[in-house]
Amino acid sequence: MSRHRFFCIDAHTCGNPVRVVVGGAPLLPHVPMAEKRILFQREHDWVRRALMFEPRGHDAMSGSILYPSTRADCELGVLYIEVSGCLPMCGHGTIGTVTAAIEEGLVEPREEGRLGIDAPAGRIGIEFKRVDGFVEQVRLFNVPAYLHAADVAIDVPGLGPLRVDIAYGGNYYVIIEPQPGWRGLDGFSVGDIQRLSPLVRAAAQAAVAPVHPDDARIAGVTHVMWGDRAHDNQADARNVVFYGARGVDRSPCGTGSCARMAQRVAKGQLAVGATFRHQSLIGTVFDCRVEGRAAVGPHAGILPSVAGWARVTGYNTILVDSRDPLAHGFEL
Ligand code: PYC
Repeated sequence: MSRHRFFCIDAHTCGNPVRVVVGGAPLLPHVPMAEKRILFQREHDWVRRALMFEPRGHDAMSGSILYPSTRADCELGVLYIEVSGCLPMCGHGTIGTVTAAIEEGLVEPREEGRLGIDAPAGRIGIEFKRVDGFVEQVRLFNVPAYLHAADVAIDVPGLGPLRVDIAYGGNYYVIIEPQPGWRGLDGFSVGDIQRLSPLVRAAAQAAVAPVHPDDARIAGVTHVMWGDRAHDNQADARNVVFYGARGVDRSPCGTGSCARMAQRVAKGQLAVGATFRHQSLIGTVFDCRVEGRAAVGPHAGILPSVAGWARVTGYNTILVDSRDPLAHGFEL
């Protein structure tokens, strides 16, 4: 019999949860974060399931585990955990993790206002604003994003024929823009998102099956973005991202925003250097920017950045008791 204890800082980034595991996680060999991700998934995935799924988590739960960086140009290694698996990169997760780590003194930036994050997808540059000990904004400079496939024809029961784009922003997204088969977010319920997204994801994966040109361990359409126009002048566009079996992002989604910027630049709808304010289902906004151009294998891509805020909501000591028949969590 055993009782495993995890020390966590719970936070949210613009509404979406970030559970930062600061103690109790398995020790992993000092190998690059991309290898740690594979190792963790193979040998320790129960930790993710226990901390993300019910009864300790929920459908949209997301978080990170802190590790020492394996790169000289980074202060902190981050493994992203989520209901859908271990992500190569997570934008809202990075903003929440940086906020919690700085405010709680878990990382010492070499230079005030700047940090390097060693993520499975690559190095993420960070700029943060600290006021009276609290982090008011985090801007992350993401790995290159690109449009993998444009105007892909899929047929989805309940929606009919659709044209979708597949883009990478740290995860692979299928992006559905308003069109005759789908009119936009107004009148589209959370239940509709949860019912239709798995069908769209499966159809997009069957049509394209993307693999990252520089790292074959990053593959497959995992996230679904329902894109829409802005409601008002607070933002340039709105979106909702779906992940896992039933997860609906409450934030504007960091890696999704990068994927959508790459899609727009590739289609001539957004300029290099332009800002892009992306709004969530609950009205929160990420302040994004196309920082420059980049190549991803044979694809033209962009260097995107995303800025947002997070708040720490509590300290959480989580127990996983081996006598508990639901020790490793469950999903409805
Ligand atoms: O912010 O990158 C993100 C993200 C991925 C899944 C949910 N949020």
